[in-house]
Amino acid sequence: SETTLPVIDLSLLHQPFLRSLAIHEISMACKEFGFFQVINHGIPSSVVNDALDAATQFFDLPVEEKMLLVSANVHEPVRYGTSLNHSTDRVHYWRDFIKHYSHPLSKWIDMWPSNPPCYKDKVGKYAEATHLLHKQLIEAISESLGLEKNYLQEEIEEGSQVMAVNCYPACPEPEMALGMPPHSDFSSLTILLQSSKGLQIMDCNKNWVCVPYIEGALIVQLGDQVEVMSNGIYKSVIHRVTVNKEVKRLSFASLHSLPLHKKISPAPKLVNPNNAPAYGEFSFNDFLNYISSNDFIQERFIDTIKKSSS
Ligand code: AKG
Repeated sequence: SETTLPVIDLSLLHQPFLRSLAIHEISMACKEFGFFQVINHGIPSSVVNDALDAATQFFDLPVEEKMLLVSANVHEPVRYGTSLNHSTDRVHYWRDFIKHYSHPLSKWIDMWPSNPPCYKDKVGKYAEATHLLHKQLIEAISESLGLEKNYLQEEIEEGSQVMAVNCYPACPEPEMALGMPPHSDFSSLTILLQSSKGLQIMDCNKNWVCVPYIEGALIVQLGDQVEVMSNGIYKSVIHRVTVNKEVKRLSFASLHSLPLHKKISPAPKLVNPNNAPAYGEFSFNDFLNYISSNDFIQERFIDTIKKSSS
């Protein structure tokens, strides 16, 4: 499809006379797509490339070694797997992944893969950099909604960060497979790094739009926590992953959210007699409980907490 997707120069946020322009662009992108790419985001390319290098080495390890980290328990802070949940998925997706809690880093890093030996250092640096970037982005998004810049600051400082490192091997019959099925993320925001194209997002007319690969850019996706916080002014983006015959694709999806048990609800400032709260409250833990006992591909979690408009 020909739709042009938004690309925002984040260096504008640090320029007093241009910050409001960037905030305006962010607000337009969030309203139209729940999605944008960012350039000049401040994470050095060496940090990004080191993370991709560590991930490449990890997925190249012998399968027996990776299997030591396998778990089907979605509450496990570090787990390796294929598809979404290899043991329960009726349809398998063309994806291997390692997921690990990443903030606060010192609490979790000892549990991360110790092979390749560079993994903890390289991926740890990237995780810390994305944590800081998320803080700037959530401030800008709060501002774009007319909320205080630091509306969620404390929650975000102590918040959780799950890094999903994905590997989609080249696929002999790409039209028969998907890397990931359509879903939205539970997060406030997901910061996504991709090594090549493959991601598609659903636009407001329910058409799939391919996300171009832009060298040096990072992708920002709104998650369900921001949809709830904004009382539906912004929507989390539904996305899926296609695969291809030619190249193995890697991605790092850094899912930032409030602390595990902290409930998010519509911001009081965005609720008034004409705009009743459109969602019930939820925590990251509520989401985990939902996906461990439901087929979240059939019904999105966020749809289960929407209030009927009657
Ligand atoms: C996820 O890990 O939740 C994703 O949606 C990954 C997206 C991608 O690989 O582009």
